[in-house]
Order: sequence, then C-alpha cells, then structure tokens
Amino acid sequence: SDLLKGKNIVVMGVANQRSIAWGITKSLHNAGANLIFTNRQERSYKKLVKLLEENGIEAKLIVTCDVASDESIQSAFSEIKDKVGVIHGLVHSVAFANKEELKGEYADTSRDGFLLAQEISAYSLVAVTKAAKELMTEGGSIVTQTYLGAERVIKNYNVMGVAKASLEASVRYLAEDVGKYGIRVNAVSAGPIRTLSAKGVSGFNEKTSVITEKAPLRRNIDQDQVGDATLFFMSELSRGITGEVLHVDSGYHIIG
Ligand code: 0WD
Repeated sequence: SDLLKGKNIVVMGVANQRSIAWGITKSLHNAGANLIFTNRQERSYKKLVKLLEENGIEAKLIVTCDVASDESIQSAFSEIKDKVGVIHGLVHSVAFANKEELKGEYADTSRDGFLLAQEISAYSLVAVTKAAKELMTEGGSIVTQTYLGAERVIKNYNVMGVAKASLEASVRYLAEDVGKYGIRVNAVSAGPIRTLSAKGVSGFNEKTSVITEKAPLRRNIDQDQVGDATLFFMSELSRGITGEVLHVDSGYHIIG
C-alpha cells in the first residue's frame, strides 16, 4: 500500500530479527515509508544492516542512540535533522530492567533497579518525544510498546510493570503536550512474544500457554501483528486517535 509514501519514520529498538521493532519495520516499509533507524549497540547495528540487506530494505539513515544519555539522544536527532530534515513518525520500542528483578517479589526491587527500569523504559519516551517534536514540523505520530503488566499484576513482571504504567501515563501527558502541533502519541500493548528481552522475564512459556488457553482468539500474536497495528497508528487512518493504548493480544485483556 501507499499509506506512508514519502513519510520519514524513525524506528528505535531493532536488536535482531525477533525484535518487535523488526516486525514494525516490515509493515512500515511495505506501506512505503522511508526508514531511519537508531540502535544502541554495535552488535545490533551489524544485525540490522544484515537484516535490511536480506529483506531488500534500504535505510535512509542509521544512527547510534543510547536513551540513557541526553547527549546521545541530542546528537542522534541532530544528525537526523541534518541528513533527513523533517520526520513524520517515531517508533519507540525500547525497554530495560535488571534480570534479577524480573522474578520473585516486587517488594525486593532495589532503588537502583527501580530507577533504571523507569529511566530506560519510560523516561526515554519523554526524552525522545522532546527531541523528535522539533523535527515533526508537518505533524506526526509517535508510537511506543507497552504490556498488560502495567494494568495488572503479572507474575515476575514486577519492576517493569510499574515502568510500563509510567510509560502509559506518559503517553497521555505527552499526547496533550504535542497535540497542539498536530502530533499524536499512542501505545500498542502487545501480548507476549518471544524476543531477546522477553527471555529476561522468568516464566515466559507459561505466559504464552495462558494465551492459547484463555484469549478469545486462542492463539498468540506475533511481531507482524504489532507491526500492522503500529502502521495504523502511523497512518492517517488513525488521525482521530491520540493518548490511546491499543491491545494487540488476541483479546486476552478482556478476560477475567
Ligand atoms: O513479549 C514481548 N516481547 C513484549 C515486549 C510484549 C509487550 C511489549 N514489549 C515491549 C518491550 O517492553 C519493549 O518496550 O516491546 C519493546 C521491544 O521489546 P522486544 O522487541 O521484545 O525486545 P528486543 O528485541 O530485545 O529489543 C529491545 C531493544 C534493544 O535494541 P538494541 O538496538 O539496543 O539492541 O531495546 C533496546 C535493546 O537493546 N535498549 C536500548 N536502546 C537504546 N538505549 C537501551 C538503551 N539504553 N536499553 C535497551
């Protein structure tokens, strides 16, 4: 389709072919978008270059960005501004917490672990929105990735659930801030998908088997389904929607 023809969209968080951001990349590319990528590590950069080559996707630009650093964010977006100019979309698909704190009791969360999860998984959206809105002079769409653990207690998700609650609240406050510039901010709340990050959360297999058992659609979701929902948020089809959290989870969240 031509839904995103001529649109410049920044994608943050492709670590490998299993990354949710890679599913999103394929959907946006198929809709005609020009893609700009950011990643943190050299390892991810190499994997991304290989993936793009294998799939015949040409990146408009690839820049390094560690969301833990304001300088890194600033230099990434100033390079994007210099080399691309106006952007129309931003995909935020980044999160982190210490593995030791993704099991056991939430009450055992350390101060540092709490702050780290909040910084990388929630504050990062605030920081990149601030940088990206300067480049969204024709309006735009920002989409982040969240999880049901923000709304409900999900075993082992602990400190990340609290960080996702903060991320979802940030989506609403940011939507209000940038709405006046024609920029929308939304989140996709995906069901469990086996990725590098998901491996860090204890008991992942249980989570996916509960979905096949209890979700209305009786099947797990994949990166491509998150990709298409993100495409909807990126496109004019969702022009009336902002500050929203859309569940892409086979309907699991409606089941008590
Ligand atoms: O079941 C799942 N996998 C779900 C994931 C269900 C619902 C939501 N999500 C969320 C995650 O919480 C995260 O926000 O989706 C987002 C993407 O997660 P993913 O695709 O499961 O995980 P992964 O493939 O490991 O990608 C996470 C990215 C990696 O990219 P890079 O390029 O850095 O390797 O987040 C990155 C991580 O390294 N990341 C950072 N990127 C920039 N700066 C940072 C950082 N400081 N820390 C982690």
